[in-house]
Amino acid sequence: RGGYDAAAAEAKWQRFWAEDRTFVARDDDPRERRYMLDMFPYPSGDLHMGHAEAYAMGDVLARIWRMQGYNVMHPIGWDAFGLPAENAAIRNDEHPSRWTYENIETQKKSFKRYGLSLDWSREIHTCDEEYYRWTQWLFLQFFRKGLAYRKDGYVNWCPTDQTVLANEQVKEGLCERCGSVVTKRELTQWYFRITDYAQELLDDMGQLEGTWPDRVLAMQRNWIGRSEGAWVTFAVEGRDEPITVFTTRPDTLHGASFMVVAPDAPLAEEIVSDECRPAFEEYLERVKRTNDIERQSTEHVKTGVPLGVTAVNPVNGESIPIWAGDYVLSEYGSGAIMAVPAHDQRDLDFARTYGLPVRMVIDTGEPDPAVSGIATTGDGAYVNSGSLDGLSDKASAARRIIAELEAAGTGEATVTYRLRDWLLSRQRFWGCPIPIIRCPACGDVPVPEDRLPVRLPDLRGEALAPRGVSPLAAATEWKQVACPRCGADAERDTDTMDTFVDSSWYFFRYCSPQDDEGPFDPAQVRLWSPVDQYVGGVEHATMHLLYSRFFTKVLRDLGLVDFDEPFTRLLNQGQVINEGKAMSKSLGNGVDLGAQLDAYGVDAVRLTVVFAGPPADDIDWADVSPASSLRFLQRAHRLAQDVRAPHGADPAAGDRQRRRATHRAVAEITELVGSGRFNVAIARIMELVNTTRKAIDTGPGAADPAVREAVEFIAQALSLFAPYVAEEMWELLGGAPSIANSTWPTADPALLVADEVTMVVQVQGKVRAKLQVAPDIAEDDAVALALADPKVRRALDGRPVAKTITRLPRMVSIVPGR
Ligand code: ANZ
Ligand code: ZN
Repeated sequence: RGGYDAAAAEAKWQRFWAEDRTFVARDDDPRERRYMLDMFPYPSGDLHMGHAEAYAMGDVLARIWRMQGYNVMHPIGWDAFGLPAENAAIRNDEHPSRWTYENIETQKKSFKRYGLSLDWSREIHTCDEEYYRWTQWLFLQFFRKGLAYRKDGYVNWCPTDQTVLANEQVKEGLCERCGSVVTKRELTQWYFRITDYAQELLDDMGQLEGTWPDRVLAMQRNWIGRSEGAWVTFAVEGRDEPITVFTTRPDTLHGASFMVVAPDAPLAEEIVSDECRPAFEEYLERVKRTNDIERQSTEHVKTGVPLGVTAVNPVNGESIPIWAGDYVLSEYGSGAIMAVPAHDQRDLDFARTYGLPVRMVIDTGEPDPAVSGIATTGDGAYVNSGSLDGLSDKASAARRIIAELEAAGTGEATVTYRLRDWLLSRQRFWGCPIPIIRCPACGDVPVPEDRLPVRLPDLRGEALAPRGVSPLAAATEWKQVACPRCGADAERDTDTMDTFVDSSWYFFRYCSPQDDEGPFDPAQVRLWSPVDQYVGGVEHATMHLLYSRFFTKVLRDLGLVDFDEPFTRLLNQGQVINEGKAMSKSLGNGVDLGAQLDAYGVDAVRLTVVFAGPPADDIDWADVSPASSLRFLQRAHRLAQDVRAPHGADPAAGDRQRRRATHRAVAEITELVGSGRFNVAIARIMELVNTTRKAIDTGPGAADPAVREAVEFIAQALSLFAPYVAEEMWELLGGAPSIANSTWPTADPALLVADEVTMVVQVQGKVRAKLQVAPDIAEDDAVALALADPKVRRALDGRPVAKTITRLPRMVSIVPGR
């Protein structure tokens, strides 16, 4: 008799699942619902190792939930607009849709081969008219609420992609997509008013605490950047309009010895004196060539020029000079600051470069900053500070000065946020057209809803080449339309939307993917949402995940959904690396998923990625062995071939020790999977496979009903990670296909009472973990369990294992290599 034939099993069960519609979620299924969501893929060509890991993780939960009796929705679709398709279209002189749909076909085949429990009946493509029609409709709802608006200003510009970028798409000064240095351009662009939701986006993170990774919450908090402080207004000599600054340290106001305005803020140009103007303009040109990140870095030498005007400090009437300086950003606060060099290092560096006065107003006992060059930021006694003199802590000093400013009408307490509005216009073709018509008489007029979608014109090849304006601008016939309001000659907006708009609502579309009356059916969304578990990469922390949260809140305020947060739980899978480094073409350390699947089969690869470590950890492909995963699966498969006990035999009549082992495994694996410790769950399955083999060979034998019970559970547990071999085993055992429809067992409490011993795990002679194990645990299992323990992993800290010494079942001792 043959062993497990992976290729044959893959073909057989793919066909079965498709015909049986095993994973199609039904809206009329009355059981409790669960929504498992994977971040939908970009159709870049084919499935790669990164996908292999993320999707394997999500599938574990979708599959156990299904066996636990939930009505599970696990949908999939394609984030199908975007630049790579457009660039390919230019190269190949064709339409971007060709490349897009062809890649989708290829990738879809790989997804199906990968054996994921996906509901293909809900598949969506964001580039389909039926989808982008509703992206446009949503844009118009935002527009009507004043949440989409146009403004001009300096925007991030990628010189390579020839399009603007949102702040979120600029990573350390570089284009998130192509790595070019981002420059600035003055353009009129569409924005979403995400800043209206800044506080709520912060507050509602309370609902996500504990169920989202701390790291993502911290990144969002930091990105939103709430600062408490005050507005303070300074009169400008010879000008009616005062300058308002934002400060987090109003308590240091008496120490403000000059002001600095962002050179690229309109204010600088307005106030600069005639005498200083030529030098200022030359300086401004220079600043425009650097980016915000360089400007803010502490290493960057701060530069500036005097503007030849003075301001009046509202608390002491002192006249102080106003400078333009590149360390002040035009987009934050008011684009102008009061400089307190004694207590702010940036201001001190600037003061020392240009010989500006430094006055200490808090005596912390440290050396005078004017002399030491080190600004002091701690608490101390207030000096030279009028009514604050004698106070000794920031909070009371701030309170007092804010009260004074408020009484005098020269300032007030306030909160600012670092978050900027979301710039959504893009000067590229392959995206969702902005459904606005610009009329000389009526201004920006929405395309009437019954005329949506505004379809993309048929442009291809050279017509899509980047020119700094949208290719749509050259589609004259498409662009010229009658104003929907007054009938006059008008023009369409020729920009397309950031593709992050498409992905901010796709998870609602899955709930009623064919809906043609709205973006989604609110009744279905109410039944399926919010998403119970979302799985995807941490690279989306401040983009997609923030945008989707914002969209959800707006949709709630539009009355379309009735919850605040779209994703109840979030899992960020780690990355697959090789030889300790990210895989890359230049390093030549890439691992081709297709080749791995051909060599070892889907099940072995899936089992390998999940077994490699906790889901959030990186996987180093140099450290794993799909070959040994395959051998393990063969061993498991042989158990099913060996079972002789008849189908339906009463396990209670079987060997009690075997039953205890099985039921203990049921209890533990259920718990481990539920709490996301998938790798440990696999170690437990391995243990059960080995003890069951022993029971067949040297124990109660293959005809014992307790052995059948064990093997049935092994098949079910394996189906979470290795679905094909599990289906084969289930069939051998005489179960009704598919195993996905079988019922996950519950452990019998009577069989759980202690039949365990404590096994101590040492690393380098130090006890790192104590585990409960079966008294007859095998050596391999004991070592695998020990190595899967998080505390042991931490103690090993990535070092390889040089040697293991076991005294079973009491002790495993690990000696790490260098
Ligand atoms: C005076 C002062 C004294 C400040 C002091 C700090 C320390 P966060 O915490 O990030 O909100 N600031 C305000 N607007 C700015 C801009 N557009 N570009 C660069 N810097 C700006 O920082 C707020 C502080 O950053 C503000 O408080 C202001 O300097 C500066 F001992 O005002 B502070
Ligand atoms: Zn008009």
